[in-house]
Amino acid sequence: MSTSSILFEVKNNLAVIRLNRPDVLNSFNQEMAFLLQKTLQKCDENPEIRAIYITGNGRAFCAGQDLEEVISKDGPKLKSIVGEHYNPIIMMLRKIEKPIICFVNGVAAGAGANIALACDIVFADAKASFIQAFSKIGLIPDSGGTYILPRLIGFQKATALMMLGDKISSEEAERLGMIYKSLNTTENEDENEAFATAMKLSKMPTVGLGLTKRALNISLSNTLEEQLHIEENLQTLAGTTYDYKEGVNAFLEKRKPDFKGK
Ligand code: T3D
Repeated sequence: MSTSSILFEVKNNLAVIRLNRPDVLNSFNQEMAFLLQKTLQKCDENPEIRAIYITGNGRAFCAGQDLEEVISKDGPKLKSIVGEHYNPIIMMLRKIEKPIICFVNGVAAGAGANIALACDIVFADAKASFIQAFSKIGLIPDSGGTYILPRLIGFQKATALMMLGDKISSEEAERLGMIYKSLNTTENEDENEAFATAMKLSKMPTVGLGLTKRALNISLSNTLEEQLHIEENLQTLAGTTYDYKEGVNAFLEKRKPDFKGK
């Protein structure tokens, strides 16, 4: 019986995506890359889905490219692996205007590390680790790593991690500002702060959160003046939502808001 390389379920308004090739540490083959793209597309298009949680099944988050696949004679070529597998995934993670929470449950190497870092809020288990493994096999960091990592931790640290390919712990990743939080977790997902945070975000004013993501994305290449203009426009848009009215009314009526993501 074949099992899917991507497990997908929707819990209330939260999409839960699990990379599922545990025998090879959830490394990406072509099928898994295309299936993740399709799953993210589904999350984008379904208005009931208001936040996305991504993690790995088994002891790893993801060991990057499946290296068996690249050496096979009929396997995909480097250009298409980067251009058709990983680049669309990274663009979707950044462009979907819903919060995307990643829980790095174990090792995250190569493209696996950079896919995690492209998510909006990254938690990692205290036993997890991050490796910019590319240099060890003569490649350059891809999957947005050369764009995102220096912006998270600075040019010098990013260069060293990318050139040396050192494994760093999740505590160190948190200390560097590479991830939001390192966590001690139990087997029970419902007790996991990463999952609870994703669930909480899925009940928040998610149109506003999506616009926040848009503003942050654009800020990376804007001047202050351009960015102030963007804030003015996006705030005007956020002010037209049901959730803005609900938030203000709930505050004034001293009750809990019931946000709808509209
Ligand atoms: O052409 C291109 O490559 C373009 C693509 C670029 C994007 C990239 O992601 S490049 C980077 C590719 N990834 C790596 O170089 C990481 C390779 N893996 C490792 O270095 C280690 O596995 C880890 C440090 C991630 C974990 O080490 P450890 O000791 O915990 O586990 P292990 O024993 O090495 O691995 C367990 C099994 O998973 C093992 O199989 P086995 O012996 O039990 O049958 C191992 O071969 C398999 N595995 C791990 N990573 C990969 C993999 N199989 C295929 N591809 C992998 N990337």
